[in-house]
Amino acid sequence: MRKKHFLLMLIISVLLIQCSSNGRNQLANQVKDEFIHSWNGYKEYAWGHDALKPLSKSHHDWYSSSLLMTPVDAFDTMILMGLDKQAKEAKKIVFENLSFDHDMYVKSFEINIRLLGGLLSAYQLDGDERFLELAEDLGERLLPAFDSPTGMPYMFVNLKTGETRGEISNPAEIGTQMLEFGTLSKLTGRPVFYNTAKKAVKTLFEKRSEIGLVGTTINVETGEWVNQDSHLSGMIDSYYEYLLKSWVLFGDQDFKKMWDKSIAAINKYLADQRYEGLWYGRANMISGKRTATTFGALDAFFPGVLALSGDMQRAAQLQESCFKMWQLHGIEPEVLDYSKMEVVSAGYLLRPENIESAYYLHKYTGKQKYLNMGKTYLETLKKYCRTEAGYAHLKSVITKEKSDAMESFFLAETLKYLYLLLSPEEIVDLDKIVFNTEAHPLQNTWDK
Ligand code: DMJ
Repeated sequence: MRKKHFLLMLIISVLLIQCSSNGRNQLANQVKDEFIHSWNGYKEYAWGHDALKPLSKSHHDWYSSSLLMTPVDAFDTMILMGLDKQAKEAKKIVFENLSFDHDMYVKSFEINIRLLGGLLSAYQLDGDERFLELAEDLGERLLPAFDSPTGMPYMFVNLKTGETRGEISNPAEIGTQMLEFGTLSKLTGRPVFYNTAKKAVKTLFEKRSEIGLVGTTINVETGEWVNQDSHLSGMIDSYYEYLLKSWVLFGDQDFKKMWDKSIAAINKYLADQRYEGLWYGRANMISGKRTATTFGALDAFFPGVLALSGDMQRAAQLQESCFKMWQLHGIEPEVLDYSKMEVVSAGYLLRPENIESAYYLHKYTGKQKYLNMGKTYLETLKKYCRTEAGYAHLKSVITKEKSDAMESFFLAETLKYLYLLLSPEEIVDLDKIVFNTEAHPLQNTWDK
């Protein structure tokens, strides 16, 4: 009798696992279909340009010449999704048309995370040497950005002349080069990229206040802080992400030390548990005094980083808050005041961070609730942001009015993390790869 009962339970569990795996497969396939839909929109209305404008069915270029932002950013998602035809199309246009030899000022941070990161992961996943050649050429053109008296990069660099502009920068734009520059050094055997990016990070770290926090803006020529507001949001976010990830990818203990000191200050002064759940708000970097109780779509990267650092308790608590933020109006706003649960900035820019964090949490815990979150993300994205030609930002998550943009990170990050979260297969091994802040997977192939 006992044996029969055991067998019955076994059959039921196998069937349940099969059903859930089939269900996940269907959801992952839906994500893939949405990726193809958006790529087709780009092909039809924006081919050769940086990005699609999904409402006017036209295109947008960041600068005077296109840098093929969408094909480069989207390429590794195609590889991970097994979309061979689309990957061939992207590869063809990149090798036929991508050139960095343009007399124009570009934002070194954005070009680094989207293009240099995209080219490096493309090289590692596909093996075509031309990706690495393009990456090295781009890395050389970005290097002059670091020629400031402090070694921290200027915000803009001219890709042809190496001239620079923008001495007021911020921790995110200064400290988010290490994974890409470091990988470029390891793959080309040229230490200059690693050393230059590391010097900038160390200088910035040394500028932290006595209580261990950094501010929002800093002058890269004088090293003086311009805005002392400290938080995890845009302009600071990926500086912290890269301290941790640079240690994970390169095994360089200096980054671990900087991360350990930073996270202690973050948890002491920015974490806020006075309202329901755990949040991270804003504080003055010198006094540690609370300046605002705001948290937003960009801050939602932090549960993923906490999970990667091994702090599963805070990661899980904060992800609950992130999901609450997503559900408040059916889709998350850019900024929320968590003390009143009121929207401060109502747009939704197709951002990935909430989904990215659910992906990390699910990978490390295997809990069904993160898959349920994934299902909700997919349903609401389709419901509110899908258009005939692709996907569109929302002007307001309250009115759900759309706006005419589809950033390349929607294909590089948002749909990639959603696919990786929902797919029943282990497509990437988080113990072997590190995602840059634009979701380009980088792998340590150099330390054997
Ligand atoms: C992306 O370009 C990167 O994730 C960056 O670190 C923050 N902003 C966008 C996505 O929201």
